Amino acid sequence: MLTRPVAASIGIVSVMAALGVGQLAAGLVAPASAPVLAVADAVVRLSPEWLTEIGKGLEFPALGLVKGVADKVALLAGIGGVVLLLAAAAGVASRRRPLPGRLLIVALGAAGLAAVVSSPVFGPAHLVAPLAALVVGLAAFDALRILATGHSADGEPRLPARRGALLGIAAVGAGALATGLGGLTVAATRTTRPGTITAARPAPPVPPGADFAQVGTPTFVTDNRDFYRIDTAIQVPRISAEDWSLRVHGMVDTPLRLGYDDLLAGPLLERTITLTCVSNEVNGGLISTANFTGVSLRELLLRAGPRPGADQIHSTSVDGWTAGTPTDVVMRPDSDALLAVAMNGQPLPPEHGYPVRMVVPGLYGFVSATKWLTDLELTTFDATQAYWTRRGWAQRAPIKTQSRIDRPRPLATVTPGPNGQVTLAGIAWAQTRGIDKVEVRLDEAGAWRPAQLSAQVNRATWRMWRLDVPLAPGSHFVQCRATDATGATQTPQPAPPIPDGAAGWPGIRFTVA
Ligand SMILES: Nc1nc2c(c(=O)[nH]1)N[C@H]1C(S)=C(S)[C@@H](COP(=O)(O)O)O[C@H]1N2
Ligand SMILES: [Mo]
Repeated sequence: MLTRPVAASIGIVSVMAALGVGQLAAGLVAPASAPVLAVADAVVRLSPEWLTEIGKGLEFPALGLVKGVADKVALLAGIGGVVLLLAAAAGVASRRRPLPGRLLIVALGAAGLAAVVSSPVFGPAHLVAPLAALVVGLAAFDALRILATGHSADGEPRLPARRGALLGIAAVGAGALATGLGGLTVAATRTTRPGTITAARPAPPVPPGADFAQVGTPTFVTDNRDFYRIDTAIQVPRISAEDWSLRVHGMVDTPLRLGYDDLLAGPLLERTITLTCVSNEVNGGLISTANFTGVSLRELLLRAGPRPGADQIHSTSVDGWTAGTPTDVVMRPDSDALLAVAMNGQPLPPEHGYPVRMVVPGLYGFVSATKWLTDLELTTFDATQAYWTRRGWAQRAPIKTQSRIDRPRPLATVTPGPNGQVTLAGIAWAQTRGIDKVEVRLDEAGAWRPAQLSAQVNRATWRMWRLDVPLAPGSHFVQCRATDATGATQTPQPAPPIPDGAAGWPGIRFTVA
């Protein structure tokens, strides 16, 4: 009979070997089919709305894990932890006979197969990785038990070799790590091209004075690596520009199929656009700005010829996520909606949609900003609903007029400047109406004071505000509210993000020293 530590180790390294080989096979054949990642994707697909919302709100700043990333790391760590615990338990249960361990490996293999088969992007090639994992897992388990028990699988006695068993366990564990990391590396190198993409019609340069970054607002244009990220993709879809194509079909006169080079042939336009997530809380960080380069989505659709009544542009990404965009918003002559290939002059980073994504000024991302885009169907809102709308979010989601306080930070203690004044600063947005005014109120009493606004870049971007105020030492509460260019002022009525975006005035408590 095996000792507990040896039995548990055999269970663990056998399952690790299965997962490592699954990762490598997936990297070589079909990255989306890696068993652990496919199971995590399935958990995301099957999660109820309330659980998904908790996930989207998770962040672990101390570990450098921001919203949109922390949920994925937590899910993968959770799945990994559960699987390894089960593997250890099944290993111990197999001290005499191999049946419990074999059953667990088969059950995990079945879970991996079920996850890839039920995925919206399933293809026959996706069976390779989970099957390879299953076979290798069973083989490693039986081989290590033979080494450790000194009996062959059918009970024939062999020479007991404790040293051999330990070496075998170590070797299988190391092999598992090597194949797993190898698989991740292979998948990663399948994407992205270096270099820059230049637009024939560049965006006007951002004027000086467009932000108040020196007093605590974001810079006007967000670096690609700082741009907020939100998506349902546990693994960033890996697709090469060469393999990419876009179908434009449905209620159109002339269906189209385009390749990446067709898009690069342009004409390429560059536009400075602020993207916002509907899940952004009041005072939240799910908003960023970039110079996006791509072809006009309106021009492309005019070539296809949308039929009357096609009120929805239903877009699909390579991982099966969907968005429903109102056709009328994209078809406005000045819409500036893009099929974007670049962000701040560089090909889209993988996590922001490489090789091609949609960007529609004025709409929240969930109804417009499809990353890893592969299909555009002209249809109606009556005929079909997109991913988040099916889960209770709004069908039409124009961006609300909103503002945020960036300075002071909540509960900060601030020292007045040499002029005896305290600087307050933040941002406001109302794409594509534009911001005309931001007002600030202190301590919920007294007048709203107009803040100084940064230089306006265009109506599809955020605008920064700042105000210097004399304040007595002690505790204070600052609020702000924006007014857009239609004259509408941000509502004080608080609303949660679901179904169509958070609302209410941001307020921050702080202390003047
Ligand atoms: N394929 C795909 N595209 C997607 C999403 C997604 O989950 N999958 N999320 C959308 C949402 S909700 C937002 S807010 C934006 C965010 O884009 P970013 O991650 O580049 O900031 O992408 C949109 N595009
Ligand atoms: Mo979003």
